[in-house]
Amino acid sequence: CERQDGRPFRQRLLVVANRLPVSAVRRGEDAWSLEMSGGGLVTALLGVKGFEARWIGWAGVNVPDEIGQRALTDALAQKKCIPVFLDEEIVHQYYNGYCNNILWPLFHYLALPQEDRLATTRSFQSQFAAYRKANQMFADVVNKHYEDGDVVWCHDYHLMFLPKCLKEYNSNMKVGWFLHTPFPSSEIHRTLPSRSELLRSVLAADLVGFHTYDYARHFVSACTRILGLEGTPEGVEDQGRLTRVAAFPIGIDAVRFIGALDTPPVQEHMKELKERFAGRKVMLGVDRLDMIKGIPQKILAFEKFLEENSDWHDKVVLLQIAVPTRTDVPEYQKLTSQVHEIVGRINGRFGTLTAVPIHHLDRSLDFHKLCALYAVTDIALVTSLRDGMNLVSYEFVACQDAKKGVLILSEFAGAAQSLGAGAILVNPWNITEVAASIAQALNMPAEEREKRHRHNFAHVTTHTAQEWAETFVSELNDTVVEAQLRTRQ
Ligand code: ADQ
Repeated sequence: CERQDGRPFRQRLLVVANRLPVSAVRRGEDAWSLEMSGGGLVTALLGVKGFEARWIGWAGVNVPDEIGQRALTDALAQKKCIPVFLDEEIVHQYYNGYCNNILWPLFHYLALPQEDRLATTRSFQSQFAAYRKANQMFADVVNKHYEDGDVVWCHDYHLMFLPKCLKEYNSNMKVGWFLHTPFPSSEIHRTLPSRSELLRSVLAADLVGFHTYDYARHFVSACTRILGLEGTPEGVEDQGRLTRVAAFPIGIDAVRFIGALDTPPVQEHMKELKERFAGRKVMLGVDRLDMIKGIPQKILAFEKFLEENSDWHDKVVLLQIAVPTRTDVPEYQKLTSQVHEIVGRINGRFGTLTAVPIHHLDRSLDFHKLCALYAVTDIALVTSLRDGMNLVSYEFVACQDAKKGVLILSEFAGAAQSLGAGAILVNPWNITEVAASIAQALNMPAEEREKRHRHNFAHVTTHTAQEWAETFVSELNDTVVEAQLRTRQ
């Protein structure tokens, strides 16, 4: 196709997420440097190619002055990013408050401690007002940059109000919304004071997507039970208008991981790691340091394993790499101290003068080091208490085609539905069960490891981030065309 001006037509994709894939650091009045930011959403979306994409979001920094805003906008434009400027108060109430203190724990079935619950109840209205205001600010920026024919893809629980704001601007905008976390049972969602407003706003989108069929089902149940709407096999219907609801399981850019394994820097890191841990089996955990990842539970299960298997002392090591996130939030600071305390206790208990059983790092690793670690690992331990999908399990599998290590995977991660047949599935709350699964993995015959790995490797290399994005966008285009045909009939 061609545009009227003769330029080739390629549908533009406006990706709208709370955070841009880069974080801005101020270097002067009008000078900025940009650093890549991490997390599953960014990893997945950066693995998507072939779209004429623009990314709209917050750069993670308060920029009160116009000179700074203009300079940052110019710097970001080179990365095809468009900033939304949020002031400190909005960030505090919308991001730290409503998103991270209310929606994040609720969507992961985590109860708040009693005193936090009361404080949250008191501050709920102001935080919800800030959430709406922030979403409106995102909508203003999208609307300013929107061109006819663009597809607008909104991401995650931070932007549940966005579809409604966008459709109020332009009811013809093609709007999709995808949730990266679980959507909880409707009984959990019901407890939110703003339950109906959020559902109605998401339903303004043309297409609503989740990682798994279960999350989609929970969402449809919430709409039928809380709003009294009709659930159909295609989605949710409200007065003749259908919002399509479906599962779009995310994936990774598997080729990027597999291709990196033969490169000199990865080979060099692998050699160092093999020498460092020679004679010991390597177990690995890679997580953001977050309540949902079940890091204390994982470490306690490893302790239980050591208690029950003295013949494995000195023959196995757990490397736990945890990137700190939300470091200004007291609950996360508490988690960090708790993990340090447990690791120290276990190392004191089972360590020797020459070796400790747990190596815990509070930091992010660069891509090559991460690939090398995945490749030399014998057993990956993913013990999320809840997780939308969990891409670490995918990345591990992608890097294991030579070694065929074992994946121990929480049944509460979305990935359990795709990698369940190849992994050992566990309930992370049951440390006895996880300890037994470590023993099972360590003793697993090579033939069984090979068979399990084959299953998972085939999945990870075919269900990629690229396929996920292409399927979502083409389904969104089809959904809009079908809706237009229905209204014409
Ligand atoms: P996250 O909660 O961030 O993502 P996950 O899917 O595991 O979780 O992705 C984490 C990403 O960060 C991975 O690409 C991993 O390599 C990277 N990472 C983690 N720890 C690291 C470390 N120490 N050093 C370097 N890199 C590290 C959210 C949801 C998930 C969902 C994704 C995508 O919570 O459930 O799978 O979005 O939708």
